[in-house]
Amino acid sequence: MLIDRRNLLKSTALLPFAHAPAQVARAEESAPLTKADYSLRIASGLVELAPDHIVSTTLYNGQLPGPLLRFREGQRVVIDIHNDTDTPELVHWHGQLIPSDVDGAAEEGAPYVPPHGMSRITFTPKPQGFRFYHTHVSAGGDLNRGTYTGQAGPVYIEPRQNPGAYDREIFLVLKEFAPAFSRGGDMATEALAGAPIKALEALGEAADREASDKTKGYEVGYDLFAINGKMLGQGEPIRVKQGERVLFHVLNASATEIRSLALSGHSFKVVALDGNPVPTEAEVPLLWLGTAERVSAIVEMKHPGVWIMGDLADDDRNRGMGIVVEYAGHKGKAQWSKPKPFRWDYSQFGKANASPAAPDETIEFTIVKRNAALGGFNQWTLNGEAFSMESMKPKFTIRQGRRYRLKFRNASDDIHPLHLHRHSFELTRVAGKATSGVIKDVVMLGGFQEVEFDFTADNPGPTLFHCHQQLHMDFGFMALFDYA
Ligand SMILES: [Cu+2]
Repeated sequence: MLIDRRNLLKSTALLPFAHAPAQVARAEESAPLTKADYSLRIASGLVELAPDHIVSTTLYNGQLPGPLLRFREGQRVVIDIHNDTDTPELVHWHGQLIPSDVDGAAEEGAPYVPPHGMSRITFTPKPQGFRFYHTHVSAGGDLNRGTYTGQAGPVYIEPRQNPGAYDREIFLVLKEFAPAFSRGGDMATEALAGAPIKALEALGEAADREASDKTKGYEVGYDLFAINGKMLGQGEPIRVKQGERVLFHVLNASATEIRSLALSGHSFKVVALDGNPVPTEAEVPLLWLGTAERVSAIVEMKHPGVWIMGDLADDDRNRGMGIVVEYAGHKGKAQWSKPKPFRWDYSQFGKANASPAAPDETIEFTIVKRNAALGGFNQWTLNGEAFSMESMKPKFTIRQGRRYRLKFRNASDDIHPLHLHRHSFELTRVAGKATSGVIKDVVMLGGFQEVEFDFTADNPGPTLFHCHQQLHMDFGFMALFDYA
């Protein structure tokens, strides 16, 4: 349900008279006078990543990450969103199964929060687990817009029953700062399991040959990195005791990057992906997270010392992407030891014998990069077509109750974090292998690889699919589904 700004102003205008009985009666005839459960204020502010690295960016409630919002599954919430900036904004409730008009994507018909205005939204949070909220505006070539800013915050939706069944939990929001354009970039090619497919490489090479511009298109790089708004070594360490089991909820809030995370001498037991419990709680030496992915993992503290939990890339870690873990009774300089290479394979968290339900229909997508085709920016096409932000035309019509299989073929060397709005999906094929039982809302698709996932059309309304890499979604990599 959406309460528009005009109605809201009407209802709050009645507030000063609320004491008088006649006025109360009149107020009841119009919009109900309720106080919002939560209030988010979008405004520019400063983040002290370190005493000598203070950045100015757009924030929620003046902080980074934005406040942790704890919802109860199935319990309606009312949220006021104030926009103190000069440009329209959108807050997207990532990973939730809610109506299109409050989901926060303009492509689905959600209204913008006007500059220096506000919107009141209300929805019933679901499903339980680790979600998040972030801006959904297009940034294009403006690195002060969209997810390049500090507009990201964690959401935890408590289950209806047995909330908080853990000893201790820590939320970690991974984020980069001081973005700048470069020609070409360094993709983490060692991240994912699976091998490149020859036919897709050939398709990619053909697209490169056709490109009129032979120089590489723009990519975005960053100068500064932080976990929970602090560069490695700044702020308080995570203080632990030997034998403690700590549940980490890790969010990659990057606009464009794939991240890794390791804790020297420790391993992660993955219990949930994108907030959804996994069938197999596999133990892994390190985590890989695509843009907008979440991993919930338990670390057993059994290797006393002072350690760095950080990114495998020395450059990124040395410029802030890490946090110190300090055992009780231990002091001194935090140590880093690089774990052995490990390729991320979603299927290890799936059901032991993979037997996904058969889909009613399969839709295939071939993803091609048109090198530097848009004024130096790469353009992305799905089945030969780039999404038009002007017409925002739905490309696929789906029918309620049907199970759809989406099959993606990546004819580029980039890793794409594919995201479907308002629906969860089940991975059915990754890195050339069948799988089942892993429920997600973002999945990384490796360079020149394929991935398949199924979703059930059970939440009517316009539904956006896109790559979560801001530079990809802004330059064509989107598709809109509509219900029949
Ligand atoms: Cu992408």
